[in-house]
Amino acid sequence: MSTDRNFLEKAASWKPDLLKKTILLEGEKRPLGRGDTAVYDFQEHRTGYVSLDLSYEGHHPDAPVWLKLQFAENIRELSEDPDKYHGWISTGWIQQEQIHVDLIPSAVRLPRRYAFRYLKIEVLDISSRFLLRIDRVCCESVTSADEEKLTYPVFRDEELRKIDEVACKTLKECMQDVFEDGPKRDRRLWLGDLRLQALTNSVTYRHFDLVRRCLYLFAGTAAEDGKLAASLFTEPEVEADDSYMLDYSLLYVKALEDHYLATGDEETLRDLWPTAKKQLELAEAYFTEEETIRVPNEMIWCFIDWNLQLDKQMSAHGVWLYCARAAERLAEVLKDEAFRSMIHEKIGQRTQSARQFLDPDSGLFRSGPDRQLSYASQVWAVLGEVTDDPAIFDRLSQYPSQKMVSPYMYHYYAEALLQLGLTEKAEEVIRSYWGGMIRDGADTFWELYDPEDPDTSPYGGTIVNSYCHAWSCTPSYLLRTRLSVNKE
Ligand code: RAM
Repeated sequence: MSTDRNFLEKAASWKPDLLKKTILLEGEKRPLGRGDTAVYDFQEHRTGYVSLDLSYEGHHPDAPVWLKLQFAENIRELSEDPDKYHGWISTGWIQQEQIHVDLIPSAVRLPRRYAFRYLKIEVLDISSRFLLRIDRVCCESVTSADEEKLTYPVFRDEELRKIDEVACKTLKECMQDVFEDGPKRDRRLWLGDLRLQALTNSVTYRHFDLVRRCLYLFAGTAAEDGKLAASLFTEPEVEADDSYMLDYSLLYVKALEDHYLATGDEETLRDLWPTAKKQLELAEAYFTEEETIRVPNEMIWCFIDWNLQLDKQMSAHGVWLYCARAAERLAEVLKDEAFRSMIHEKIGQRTQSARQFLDPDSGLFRSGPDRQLSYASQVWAVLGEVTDDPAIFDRLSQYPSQKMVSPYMYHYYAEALLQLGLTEKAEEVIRSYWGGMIRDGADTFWELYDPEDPDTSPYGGTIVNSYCHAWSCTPSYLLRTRLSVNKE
């Protein structure tokens, strides 16, 4: 990894102070013996540090108390058994602890930060000579989002207002030292997620220093060849992950344009323009002589969505066009004429070459060697401006096709509908998809949601799914910019 000290110093100067709030719950009245449990509902999602005030009844404590603690964002996590999870990501993400408390009475502060609404405490063992009393359970929640910055637009009805509220809350919980993807998992800065968080932030908490910080962190940790990692770590020191995903690296360009449009911040634009251009230059390696994307033999070369069956060739081509068009606009702002005319020409060629994916019989875009049909391919054909056919999704619904499984992909679907002028349909999608999560119990939006399959998870088990995932916060952006009644 190479690091650009200058960029990282700037990023460090924008490291936010976290705002803290203490929430206290009265403990379980009934004293607890071996095998007893108590469940605490913190009423809404919390990201923070937990402490317990413990005392006892009976004889002076003569043995340690052995407790099991389970934290859950979604109540279903309390009934899931970690031993039954055999998926491919670490069970270390499961928020469960066993602790021994030697001294009672005492205040126990747990060292980790948790993301949760529910806390279940079970007494695994205790001496028969005394009972445990939980006098208070306390959470010190942390965020870098300032509620005071939030405006409250007028929405057409309560359902949309509620969706906006849950979306803002989702983003707030993920706004920490950086824009985390999810405070339960991966607690990390991901590039594709950042693009959507920053967009929503621009019309909600407006914490632009946090956006700048994250854009500079990526630029400051670019690899030797200029590639931006798909995600990065900030602790114990800033370091890029070794993953690279074509679409995420290209979306850096779009994120930079979004930031410039929201703030007019030319200094950031000038600083980061070479990094943004570099991502397009590196993407050239993915193009064939026919000017379409060549699919490498790797599983996650490009993200698009968490549907593991998805063929991503057409989508990647569309993402390239979407981001290259942003680069052309930025080059115009910066009067980078050589780049502008070069990218302009390529955009022309590749808008044309994308038509190779178009199947004349169905009028739909097919991807890959098996000519796969999917929502993702049509969405990115629209966003890449290869088509502006408003009937495309109606036609798609007449065929079996690969569906969307994450709010990340649904965001781009909603954007595509709006681009086609299908405002009512976009609103309907927000009501049915994000509204559906609320009807299924969400108080923050989830990483994954397939209304037809509550057990959906690309990780081999829902116990490691994240239920407060910032890439699902975009209804606030979509509603506030296009669908609310008043903007203030
Ligand atoms: C998940 C992360 C993140 C996403 C990547 C591709 O592991 O939580 O949200 O960007 O996948």
